[in-house]
Amino acid sequence: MPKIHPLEPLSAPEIAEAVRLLKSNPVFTATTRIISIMLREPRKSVVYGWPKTEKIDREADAVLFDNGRNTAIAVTLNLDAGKIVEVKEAPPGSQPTMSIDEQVECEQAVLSSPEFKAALKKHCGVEDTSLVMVDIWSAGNYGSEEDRTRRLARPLCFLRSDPGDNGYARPIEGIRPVVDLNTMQVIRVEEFGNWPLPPEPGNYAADRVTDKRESPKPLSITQPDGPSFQLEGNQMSWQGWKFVIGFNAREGLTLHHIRYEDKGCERSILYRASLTEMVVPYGDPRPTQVRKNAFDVGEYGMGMCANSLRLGCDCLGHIVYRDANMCDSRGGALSIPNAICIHEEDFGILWKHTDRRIPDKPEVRRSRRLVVSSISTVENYEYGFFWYFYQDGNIQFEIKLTGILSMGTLHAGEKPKYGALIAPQLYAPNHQHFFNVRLDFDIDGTVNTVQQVDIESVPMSEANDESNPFGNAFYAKATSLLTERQARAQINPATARVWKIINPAVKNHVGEPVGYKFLPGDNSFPYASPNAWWRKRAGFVNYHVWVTPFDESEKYAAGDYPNQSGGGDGLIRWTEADRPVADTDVVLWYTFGHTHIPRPEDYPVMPTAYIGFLLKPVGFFDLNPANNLPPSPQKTEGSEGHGCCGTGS
Ligand SMILES: [Cu+2]
Repeated sequence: MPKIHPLEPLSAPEIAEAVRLLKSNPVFTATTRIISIMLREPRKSVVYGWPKTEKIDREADAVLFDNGRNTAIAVTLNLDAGKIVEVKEAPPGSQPTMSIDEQVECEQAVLSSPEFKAALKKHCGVEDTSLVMVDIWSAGNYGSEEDRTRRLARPLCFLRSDPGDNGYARPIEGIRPVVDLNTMQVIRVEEFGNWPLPPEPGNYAADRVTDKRESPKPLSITQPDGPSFQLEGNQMSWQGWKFVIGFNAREGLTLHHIRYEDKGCERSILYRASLTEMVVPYGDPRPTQVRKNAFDVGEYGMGMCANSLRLGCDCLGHIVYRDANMCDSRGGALSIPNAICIHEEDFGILWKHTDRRIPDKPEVRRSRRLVVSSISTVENYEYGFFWYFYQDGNIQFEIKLTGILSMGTLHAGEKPKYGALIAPQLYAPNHQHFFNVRLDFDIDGTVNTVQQVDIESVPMSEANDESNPFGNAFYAKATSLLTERQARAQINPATARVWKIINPAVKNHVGEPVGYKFLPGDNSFPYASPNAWWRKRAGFVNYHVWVTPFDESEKYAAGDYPNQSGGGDGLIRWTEADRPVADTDVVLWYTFGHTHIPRPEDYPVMPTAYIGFLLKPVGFFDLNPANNLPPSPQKTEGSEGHGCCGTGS
């Protein structure tokens, strides 16, 4: 049996043991829920000592919530020693992630509320609640006493026409129940205007779509000799890459201890990569829509919302899966089979050149990429998280946005200013999706520096000036980031701005520090006022790039408890200290936003939209690391041909 890597996620038996320890402690009462149990990662220096280290205890971090006292409690456990190490109450008002159980119980609470039933009858003329969908939506914080003192949800409701119908096409616009999740009671039903349900159905399920097109012919991906990766436990090894695949209830998929084997040496690149938070603010001030903003990591738990993936549907090729092991809020085992998909893809051409003097010998290499992915459903929306590793040293992260728009109802003839008409009397408010990723770089060691690189033109000066006589000059200006406040920055297409993470002490074969380049992809600026309630809680959207010195307790961009928070926590607070960030263990945080002005083609289900970023080696290797890639066999029509896509192998 291979040694378990110290950063592998907790197994189902380890989570069961943690539950047993928690329940045997007086802190756990009849009104306590378990919000999450995840690996407490050993200290970095300990991990870097592995596998020579004698023994590393398996530890866990648990977050509990006592509904009776409206109090969150953080508990540290040592599973090997079978004991609780620390019990710490969170500051008053801290609201951890809403659990899966609360989603289900909240729906039941609304459906059985006499006040809700009365409103339903008044607005929709319906008494039967069996076709009503109640989606738990976080309540946010708008400065009221109840926002600070109760655990709240403010669900959105929809009415299906039959059990297989897409209920999101029929929003119940005029009714907003407010639920106290501590007592699991509807505390009031807020009523607004009375809108009729949109007249047309909007279905996408295969058995409901009647005018299906002809299927394209089969496309088979076969790997007769199996995949080219080795996976032992959660330790991946592929084409020089080595890393560990993690998963937890809050962040979902995480990657750890990413290395590349170069000339017989395992060289470190990234110690930990994770989605730390995301927020979806809606831009419609109508009273029924104005409070919509969801922090899908800190309020819902991206891991808890993960899908069980299916071969041939979610992933194609030779797939290896890993399950996600968690527990429900009462401590029962909650395992999502096949939550993580691992496979290889052909990705077109990695590189090519034809020398016209030897035209019968073009050199081409196919690009093979390794994909590690998971997909989460947060009520109406789907987010796919895809990490790609390439043979040229690139690492790419891509989020795939799909699922169903969050919509509202209009009166006939009404045209929405803050959204788009999608179907008769059905509209989708404008909104944005802001993600934040934490990248703990360790380029050839922990002591790194981040540089902001801007392209500068050289002004064409006086005649006879030798420095730029033809006005063609431009150069890359690298500014080393010395402190946290200096490092806060926005993307800048005007200067083709990128960031470089270098190890100043390790020089490459041309005498420059080794490094990796961070290339932002599509991005947006927030359009809500800086004084908007949600923005106070999501300070991480104020800048696209942040750099902090490594602190293992700083993991989440909006703080540990963004649910119903008063704001000001996380990156915005930590970086006010303006700590030094040069020549130290640095963490780069990236905020990237997708501005979604909906269109009819996003309905009834949204074709995938993509957003992400790329990491590229820059002077990390001596030359193109894929220069040594052998050519693949050439094929002729219908059969394996002779020769190969290069001068021979
Ligand atoms: Cu969207």
